[in-house]
Amino acid sequence: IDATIPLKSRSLWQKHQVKKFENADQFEGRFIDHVETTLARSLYNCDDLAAYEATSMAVRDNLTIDWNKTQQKFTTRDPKRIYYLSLEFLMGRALDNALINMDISDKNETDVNGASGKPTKKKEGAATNTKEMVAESLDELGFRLEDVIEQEPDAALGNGGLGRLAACFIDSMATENIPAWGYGLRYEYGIFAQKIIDGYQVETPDYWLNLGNAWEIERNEVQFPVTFYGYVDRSEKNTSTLAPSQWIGGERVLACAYDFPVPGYKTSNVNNLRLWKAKPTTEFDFAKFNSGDYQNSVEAQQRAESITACLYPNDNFEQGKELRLKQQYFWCSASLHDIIRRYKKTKRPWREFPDQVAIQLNDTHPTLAVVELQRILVDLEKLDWHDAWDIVTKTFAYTNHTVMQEALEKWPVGLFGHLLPRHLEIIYDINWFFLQDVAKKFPKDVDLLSRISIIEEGGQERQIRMAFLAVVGSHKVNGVAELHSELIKTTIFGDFVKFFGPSKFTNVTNGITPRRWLKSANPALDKLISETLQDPEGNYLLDMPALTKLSALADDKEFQKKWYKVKKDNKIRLADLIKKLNGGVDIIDREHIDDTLFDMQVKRIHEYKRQQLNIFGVIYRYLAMKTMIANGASLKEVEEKFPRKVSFFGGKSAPGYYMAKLIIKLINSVGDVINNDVEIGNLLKVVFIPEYNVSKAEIIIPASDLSEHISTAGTEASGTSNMKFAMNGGLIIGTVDGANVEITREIGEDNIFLFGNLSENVEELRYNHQYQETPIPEDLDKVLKHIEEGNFSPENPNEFQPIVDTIKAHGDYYLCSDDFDSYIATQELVDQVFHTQRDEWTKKSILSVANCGFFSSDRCIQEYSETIWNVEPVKK
Ligand code: GPV
Repeated sequence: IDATIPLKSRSLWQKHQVKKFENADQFEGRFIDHVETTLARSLYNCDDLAAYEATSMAVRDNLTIDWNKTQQKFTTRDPKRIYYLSLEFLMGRALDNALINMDISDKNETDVNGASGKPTKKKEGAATNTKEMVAESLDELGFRLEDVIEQEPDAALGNGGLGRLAACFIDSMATENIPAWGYGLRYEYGIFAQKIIDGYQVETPDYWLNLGNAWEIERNEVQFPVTFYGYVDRSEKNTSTLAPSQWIGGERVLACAYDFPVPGYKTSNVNNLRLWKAKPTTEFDFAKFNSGDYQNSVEAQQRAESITACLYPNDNFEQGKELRLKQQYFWCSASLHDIIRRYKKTKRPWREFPDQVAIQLNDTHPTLAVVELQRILVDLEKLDWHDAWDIVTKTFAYTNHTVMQEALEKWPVGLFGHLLPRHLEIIYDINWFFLQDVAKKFPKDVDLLSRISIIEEGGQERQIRMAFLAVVGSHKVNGVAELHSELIKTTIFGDFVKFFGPSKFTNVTNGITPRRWLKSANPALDKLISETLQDPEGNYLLDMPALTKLSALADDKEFQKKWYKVKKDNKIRLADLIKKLNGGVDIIDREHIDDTLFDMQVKRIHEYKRQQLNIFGVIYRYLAMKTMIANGASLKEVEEKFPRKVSFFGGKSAPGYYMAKLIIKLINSVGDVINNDVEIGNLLKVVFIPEYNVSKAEIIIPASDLSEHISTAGTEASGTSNMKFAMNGGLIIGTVDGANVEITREIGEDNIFLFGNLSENVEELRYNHQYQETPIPEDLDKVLKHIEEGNFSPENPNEFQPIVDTIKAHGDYYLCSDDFDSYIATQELVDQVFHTQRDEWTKKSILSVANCGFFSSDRCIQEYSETIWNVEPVKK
């Protein structure tokens, strides 16, 4: 490698080479060093927050050393690289994850100089791993690791499943030793913080960088200018849009890189997550300046920063705002220039680019990268159009995450062409060649051309269909669960299957990282598993199918007891959190916690996810209990029919999503009534947990007995919280949708509670609702009437009418009426097993964990590597 330091100086550099802390004493030294110099504090004013910052920086120093070695190794070895482009990375907290992942007890030598990768040195009788070592050190220094960890704000740069998937994937790519970088945006404001005020969601800004960020490295030396607006020079000689063209830009901003180390489990490879921040250029508007308008000239520059100010808070929905398109181009352009700069250092010819670079598009948000690469190759590198397009399509692959129309990105050509005039020309040309090929293959099918065109005509304005562009610009397209991957082939991409053939379309079922979602979130379960498997080093976390060994113990009474104890302690841990959130007042009856079923639905609030169906079920249960009491039943009799249960809800609604917000209010209003009904006592409670996020999920999920994944069949592409619950021994009630199908296959149909209509019947059911009045099942009708009577909104009896109307008057698009009876019957079955066959329940719980190995995101990364990226791990 080229080095800037002359040979004669190198020994001096080596002498002072910074070393990782490898034992408690060294960690303590680093900690105090950071407290006293970096933070300019001392033992007299070091609080938990300062302790968190010093710990994080000491840990980050270790990661940085490995990061440098890893990147140096990759530069020397020049392997194929993977770039994962995602507008969202829902990372959560970093410290605990880093402590777990940097456990250096592996033998993986990554040091190009041949030195490091040694096991952690232990004091006599001291901790066996890095996390325990740091915990003990912090204790000696006067702190508790749990409290220190709690200081960290979540990095919440995502909305929900899509962003969390990206976070799990970069964890697994590091763990699997894939030379991979993530690229995204460094939003100043992550997903809003949710307050619940009088039962309503209120959004407050999440200024997560308020206290600085110990995990990021600001790379002032990595900056790229990004251009917007302007025009394309089409004077005289420059008439062909296929030839190198000149885009005379208007606005220019700078993209500045911020790097976040991504450690893998039991490997000293550290990958990188590079997030871009928009800054003003140092250029100056002289016209304004000379006319004495200094203030306005500076203000215009300032506006550059607004590009990366804020994450768009929509999940499964696209608004089509110009600033969003600006974000997308800003990010794609900076990332591609960075990727190309790295590639050019290898001095390879352009045609080898797809052998060395694979770019994965996380949904259509980064589809502009396809166009930008084509532009760079044609306009700047002067490649022939078709040679360039060949390189482009071999480089990109696209992951689709939804079939729902309102979530598919479309841009009006007017807005698009104003912001990116040259890119619009390129899209037209891509479409032109594509449609020619289609016409050649299917000469008689005239309708096909308008259906398959990247440009949608016929509406008020022409629109660019980004999903179509992503399909045309990629060599592989994948869905995220088997059912979903089949569905996209027959619905939104049906015509493309006809044209490209089926082999372009493939499936990679989603997964989750077991390091965060098992070991970190559920240390007690991790401990029980590693003891049982006689795996003190936690190697099973790299080989989750090894968990099947637990199956042999599913009937073992002693083991069941230990298993249940873990669950119970996690339920108590959640009860503590709920109490804290409720101002120190307990809602959960701790005395009966063993007999109380913890039923949860935590995820974004969306009509298709059907939290409304869940709350209707709760109301049904409440009314039935009340009827029994009114008819003279004793509490004991009521409990026999309707055993103790707490229904937990959690999740954010998009700020502009009226119906979802009303569902939140309904849940809270129902909770107010039920939780204060003295007749019902502690038999039924409804808890809405505000501000559901990654760090709360880590407490909530391990405490679940049952969780709900009850989307209308065919709407949830995969779901990933279903996997998290299963991995923590929670049972599932769910529809035959998304990854529920494969979860059933893996853990066995006896161990999951499925109900409801199948996706193949959805279209017909919806059609029926349109042409005849929706028949409401009797039990649901009682529930809806009770809502309509204003029982949950006495001050404003009509408040929830819009929810009732979607079902009764507007065609019940999400089929609550069709699935209600089957849902209630299945809940009754749940009650029965939980309350009368507890051993059976525990057995199902053990079998869920034993058979969820398939859902490790390591398996996903292996599949992507083999079937889409054609890349191999680089370990040594
Ligand atoms: I499109 N998903 C999401 O979180 N946000 C989006 O904007 C879109 C999809 C989700 C799907 O809804 C889940 O079913 C899926 O598990 C997840 O993406 C990851 O693939």
